[in-house]
Amino acid sequence: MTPPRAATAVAHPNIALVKYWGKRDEDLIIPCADSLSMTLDVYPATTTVLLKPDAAADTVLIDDNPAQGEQLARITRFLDLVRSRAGSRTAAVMATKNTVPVSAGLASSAAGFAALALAAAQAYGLGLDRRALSRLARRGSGSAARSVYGGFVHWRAGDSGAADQDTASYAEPVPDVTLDAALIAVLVERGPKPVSSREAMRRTQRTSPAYPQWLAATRDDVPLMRRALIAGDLDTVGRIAERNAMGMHHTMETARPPIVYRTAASHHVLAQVYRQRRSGERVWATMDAGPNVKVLCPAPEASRLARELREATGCPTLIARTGPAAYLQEEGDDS
Ligand code: 2P0
Repeated sequence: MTPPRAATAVAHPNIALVKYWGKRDEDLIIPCADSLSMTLDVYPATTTVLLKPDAAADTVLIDDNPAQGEQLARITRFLDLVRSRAGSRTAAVMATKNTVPVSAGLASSAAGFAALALAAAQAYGLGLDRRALSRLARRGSGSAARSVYGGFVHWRAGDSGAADQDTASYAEPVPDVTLDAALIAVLVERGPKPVSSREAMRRTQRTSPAYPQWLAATRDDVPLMRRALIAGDLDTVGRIAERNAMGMHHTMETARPPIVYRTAASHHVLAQVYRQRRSGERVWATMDAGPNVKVLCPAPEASRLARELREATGCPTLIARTGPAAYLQEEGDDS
């Protein structure tokens, strides 16, 4: 009998500077356009996959609680994909710990599926290189493809005419980035998420008259953002990131029915960022599928700018810098 195989992996969340919003293929999770992101150094997800040859079904524990419903189904589907590639029918126990406070609004699905992809690929013996791992993580959640890598990352949509769509869409690091930026997350009060990002994306794509224009602008933004990252040109990075994110929110808010993640508190924080910029500060806002505002700024000035944002808005802040690639944790390593 082969001994049960186990692996534990750690991955960090990422924040897109050019956003992923809309799929060309819902099953394979192929985006309509490329996106570019920064992996963060805060709130890693740690995921263990342990093969259980005697078990009839998977067990999924999220922060020590058994997963149910759609959450369980989504992870089981992902493990089925790994098993089909490994030629295995062995069930697993999957346990994940998120360190993201629920209120932080830093997408946990990117870190979670990147860690799960790495741990499951290792436990089932798939032997994937990083590119293949990013493609596997993509199948769990699109943005997870980017959390496979540290630093700045480019997720390629792939050619829509490619014979093998799955192989064509992968993430890879942006080499030789000289940008020295930090990200200040301004945590506004948080109610329940009005719509999941998956559904919001679908509805926007189908019904927003603003979507085609945003998509075309995003395709133009990608090479401009890449060049600015490599050149360390924070002003251009900030300008593109802000217009791309605000444009994305415009597409959601013009969907039918509209999807509104920006609250009055978000607008209050945005107004403060614009005020700071008018007074000469190098700060630019970005937002994801939630009410929090993330502020890109020069790394050496992050503490002062975060304090000023806290004082002006009354909201807690969190400073993040570039984080590492997903990695396997050795047995007995509690770091
Ligand atoms: C991003 N977001 O680029 C964009 C910007 C949110 C706003 O990727 O359906 O959870 O699992 O592929 O990855 C959130 O979408 O969606 C996301 P699925 P995912 O970061």
